[in-house]
Amino acid sequence: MKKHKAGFVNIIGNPNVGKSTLMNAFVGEKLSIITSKAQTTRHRILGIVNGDDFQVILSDTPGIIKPAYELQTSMMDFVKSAFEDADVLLYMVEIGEKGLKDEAFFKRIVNSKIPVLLLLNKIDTSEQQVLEEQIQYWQELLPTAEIHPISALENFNVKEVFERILELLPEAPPYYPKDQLTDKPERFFVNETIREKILLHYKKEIPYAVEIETEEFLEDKDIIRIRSVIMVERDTQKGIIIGHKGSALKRVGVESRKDLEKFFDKQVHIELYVKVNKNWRSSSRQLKRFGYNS
Ligand SMILES: Nc1nc2c(ncn2[C@@H]2O[C@H](COP(=O)(O)OP(=O)(O)OP(=O)(O)O)[C@@H](O)[C@H]2O)c(=O)[nH]1
Ligand SMILES: [Mg+2]
Repeated sequence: MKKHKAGFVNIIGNPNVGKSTLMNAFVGEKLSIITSKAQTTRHRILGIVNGDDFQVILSDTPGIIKPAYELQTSMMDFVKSAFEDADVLLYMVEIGEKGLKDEAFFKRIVNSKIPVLLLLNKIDTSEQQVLEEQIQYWQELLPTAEIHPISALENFNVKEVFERILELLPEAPPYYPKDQLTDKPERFFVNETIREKILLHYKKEIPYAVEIETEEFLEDKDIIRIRSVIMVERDTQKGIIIGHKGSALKRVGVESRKDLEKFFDKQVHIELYVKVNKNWRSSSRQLKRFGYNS
């Protein structure tokens, strides 16, 4: 009989390089929200892939930035925690990128004692010659890492990377029950789905000033009833979220409901409210309440 392998595989990298896209591709479910905006992911989210003789516990993390306010400091604490328990590090970069802006983080990757796979993502957007130059560039910068060109979006080389991860994982019993897919509760996915719609439909600072809190999640046999609050930092932002005669908010509700019905495979009824919660992004007490303590 084959021995059982298990371990933590943590995905880190700059904002917007495709970390969440890759995690969802591995897991085969939309656990992490994805948008073209930077700082889409704010938490460390586990995605667990189970097989008869393996358990791969992936972590999606926020993109690495220099924190400007308390929320971003908490986001970077999630990234730091991902360095601490990794059995394999997946350092993701995208074609054309020139390395991590944060030197301290980059040094940690260079000096890492655990295996680092450098995933050069979005190769679907690049020509062969550029790709070869990029591989060489990264080989010089990070000689200890194994380089894998991939396209997380088009599922190119993703399976091969997964096979390589399995080779690198230690023998260990499973850390989580074999039917568990993530560490996050249902309400978290409700919050994230709503936040994704806000990232998609509102401009500039608005999505960054928003936090979602799901006050009610009632599951019946045929329907899930959800009530969530969209928190903003200022009155003017509240007006923008609601929009003319409530039209903008309505769109967020309709699109969230559609996604959540797919996610939970059940009919969903959703009510949304907007509240002002002044400067929540800079208040440690508020941040704790919203789960930003790693
Ligand atoms: N062309 C192309 N686009 C990709 C690929 N992977 C991801 N993207 C796109 O890149 C954007 C960012 O993807 P995410 O998965 O949200 O990136 P992330 O690294 O999780 O971003 P943050 O959470 O903000 O740090 C989205 O528009 C994706 O569709 C890829 O392989 N090729
Ligand atoms: Mg992400």
